[in-house]
Amino acid sequence: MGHCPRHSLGTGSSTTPGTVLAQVPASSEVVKATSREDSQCCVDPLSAMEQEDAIRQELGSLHGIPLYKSFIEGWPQVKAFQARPDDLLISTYPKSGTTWLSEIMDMIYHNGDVEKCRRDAIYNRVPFLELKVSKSLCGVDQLENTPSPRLVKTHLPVQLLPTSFWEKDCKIIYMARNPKDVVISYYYFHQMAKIHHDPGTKAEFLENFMAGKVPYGSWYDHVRGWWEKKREKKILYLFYEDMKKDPRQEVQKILQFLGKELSERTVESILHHTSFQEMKKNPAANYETMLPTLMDHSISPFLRKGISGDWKNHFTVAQNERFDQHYQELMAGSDLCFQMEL
Ligand code: PPS
Repeated sequence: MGHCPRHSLGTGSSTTPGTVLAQVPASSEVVKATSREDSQCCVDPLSAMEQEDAIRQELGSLHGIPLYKSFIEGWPQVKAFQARPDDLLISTYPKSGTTWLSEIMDMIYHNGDVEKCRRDAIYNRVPFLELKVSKSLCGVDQLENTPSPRLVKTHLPVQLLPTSFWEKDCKIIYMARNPKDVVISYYYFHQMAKIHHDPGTKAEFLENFMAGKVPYGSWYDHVRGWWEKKREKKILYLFYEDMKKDPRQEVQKILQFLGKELSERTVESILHHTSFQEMKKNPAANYETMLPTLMDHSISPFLRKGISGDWKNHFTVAQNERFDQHYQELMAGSDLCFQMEL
């Protein structure tokens, strides 16, 4: 794997299969409707017809990138989005640790004040830029009503990022995760997040993932595109696996990137609050406040396993060999490397 010894391809065998896709954050109207002190309410923000339109969507193509049709309908507004110089963009390919990083960033922005970070659900504290499902679920509208400094979430590939983020020289943190864990996480997400079409069998989903025929397209292009961009722009490129291994070190990297200092005690509190176990039981972080017609946590919880190497419980030996070969082909010539297991 290139000359990056910490990132090596793992080997593994396995047995099981899986399924599901995306999440649906809420607009500012929904924020108001759903904000309760404990963030545990589950208010219905969409009409029955809107819900019907939101679920099991066909994928369209946005400049060659497969994407939910409702997101494509909202694209003109996203393209024209006006970033502010103090916006911080959290960019990821889906299922790469977006919510984890978002919670860490909100905690940093609030100097480790846990109560402040329970003020609302994570999808409202860190609005999802390109989200568009009906009139009331619109990331751009939500962001326009969010006071600065804003944290903004996106899964857009680098070439589709609205130009104002570059013009305003916004800080960007990209987080990448190894593709084997991403595809498994994405499969279960397709099953529980009803915006997605039925992912089929795990084997079928794996093929579609490798071919880039999933929402947001090719994982390979996504991680490589953002990796290349960091040569010329202010981008902190992080890895999920590093965050698992040494979260303290990664939080320090973020603080340095932000030019911010926090006491050891505050960092400790951030690490505790953003651990998988804490986030899983925190209704403001675990997506359980999402409308049940949009996300069914009984099929698979949003915070599912939160580990590196779970793919070994799912890939067959043959699938793993094929995946490794395909990976080598698509990542050839890049100095970007991944740890497939810890
Ligand atoms: S999304 O829908 O694309 O925004 O999903 P995203 O948040 O990027 O990824 C979800 C996966 O991240 C795991 N997760 C965590 N892992 C470790 N620690 C913490 N604190 C944490 N929070 C979220 C989550 O469990 C999903 O991974 P899987 O492998 O499915 O468990």
